[in-house]
Amino acid sequence: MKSEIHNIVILTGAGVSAESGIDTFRSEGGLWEQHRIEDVATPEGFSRDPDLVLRFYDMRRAAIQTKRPNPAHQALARLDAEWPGELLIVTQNVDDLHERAGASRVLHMHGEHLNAWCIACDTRSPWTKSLIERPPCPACNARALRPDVVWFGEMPYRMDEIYAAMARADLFVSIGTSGAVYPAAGLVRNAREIGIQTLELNLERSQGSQWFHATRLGPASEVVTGWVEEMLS
Ligand code: BV8
Repeated sequence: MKSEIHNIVILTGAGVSAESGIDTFRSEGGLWEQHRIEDVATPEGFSRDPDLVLRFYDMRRAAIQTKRPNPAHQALARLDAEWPGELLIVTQNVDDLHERAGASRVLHMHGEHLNAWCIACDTRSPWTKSLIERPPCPACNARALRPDVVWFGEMPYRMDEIYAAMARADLFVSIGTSGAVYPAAGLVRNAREIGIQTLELNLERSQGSQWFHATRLGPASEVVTGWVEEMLS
């Protein structure tokens, strides 16, 4: 399968950051069990109780800054650096562990914890502190900053770039995602429609497993490292 592969699109989800100690959403005790999605990850929830939402994201923004990339992030960063063809890591994750492992061709389709988005002037600014105190926007001074994260019902970022990369790809690899949320979960079907090889690397079977030519089960630190070594050998 390897010989005719030039361009790769990789989709990652919370499972790639699990071994770094970042909670996933749907495992027991995961993030969504502690909060109702509708209350903390929708615009309606934000307008209903902004403090609850700002605290939820302040806690996660602080938490990710105490975590480190794991071998799966490092393997993907190595592939990014050494793969001769096109490669795009489309991540659903809002942590920065792909970048901190050294990857550069990363696209955050659901936004980033370490950015704040000003509702008043639409500017996105790097942000590592909390938002609960309603700090002023660095660009316009308005106290109108929200997490730069795509909530349910909001359009994911840069979908046109993602579909364009898929159209040029020979291989689509999904890593550490439950395949529960669209349009991310639909990418494997786009891949199958245009005849791309598809591979899933995940701890357990996902909601999309039946759409993949192959699924390799195991922790990302093992299955991703093994797959990258295979691709670069
Ligand atoms: C949109 C950012 C359109 C926030 C997130 C009915 C049918 C189809 C679609 C819909 C529908 N009703 C509503 C929709 C649309 C909705 C949706 O899909 N809902 C679902 C619930 C049905 N989608 C949206 O609203 C999206 N927008 O559709 O816009 C539109 C059109 C026009 C105009 C306007 C809009 C926006 C969705 C984005 C929501 N934001 N995150 C935040 O992070 O706080 S979603 C969040 O959950 C993640 O970003 C991710 O996308 C999603 C799934 O999470 P995963 O990453 O997969 O994590 P999960 O815990 O679920 O799974 C972890 C996996 O890892 C597991 O499989 C586990 O086995 C594995 N794992 C665990 N440990 C390891 C491991 N694997 C390897 N190694 C390990 N160690």
